[in-house]
Amino acid sequence: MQRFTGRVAIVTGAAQGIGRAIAERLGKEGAQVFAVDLNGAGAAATAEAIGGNSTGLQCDVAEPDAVARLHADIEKAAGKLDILINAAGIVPFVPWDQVTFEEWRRVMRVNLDGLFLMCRAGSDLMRKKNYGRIVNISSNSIFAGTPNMAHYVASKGGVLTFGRALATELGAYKITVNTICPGLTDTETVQKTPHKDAFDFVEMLQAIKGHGKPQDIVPAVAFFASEEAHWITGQALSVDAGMIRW
Ligand code: 4PL
Repeated sequence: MQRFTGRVAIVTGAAQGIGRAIAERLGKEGAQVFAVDLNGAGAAATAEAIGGNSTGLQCDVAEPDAVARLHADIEKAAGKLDILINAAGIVPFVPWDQVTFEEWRRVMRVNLDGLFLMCRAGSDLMRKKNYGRIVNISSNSIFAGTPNMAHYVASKGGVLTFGRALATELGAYKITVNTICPGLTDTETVQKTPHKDAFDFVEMLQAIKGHGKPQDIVPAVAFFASEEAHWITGQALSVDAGMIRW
């Protein structure tokens, strides 16, 4: 499939994990991808792997000036923004009695402040063309109440409900906003925490057995990002081998 020919896309968190897999698929299907990450070298490596006219850009999505600069640069380089995938996020493993206010803020800063800043600036670019696809990465932990990440669960619940409200605000501009709720996925970030030891437990709850990989999340994201998904907005989809049903 070549669903994204002529489309300009930003993917945040594109240096690794789910973000990188999404960036690579959008690029493979013809999009000009701006791979954005706090890790500039990692973002550049993703863009290199995609090839073509894709570019890696270093940006802290929670820094207002950096996000403004990012969008100005992309508008100058590409003239528009069609697709925004918000995959940048912090995945903590912190027992509740150790969640300090600083730790709470660290997670909220990226998972919600960063999402807000990217959507605020990105949707302004999309509104100029009356077209847009925003796909935000939440988590199925918002249904499961997964332990050792209460602040993360709170932030990802916010990702879902923010998307519902944003969909209403942006419908007039033919911009859709949808949310993906992945289950536990084998990424670099997860491998760095004790969440990596939860795969067998999570598998027990899945309808389909196996360990989730970034590539398993990509098809649902690409569908929401595609032109033909124009009649779907404000929705959320669990992509977790059937762990959560709703
Ligand atoms: C079920 O989003 O959804 C662990 C770590 N277990 O980050 C997650 C589950 C984790 C999850 C998540």
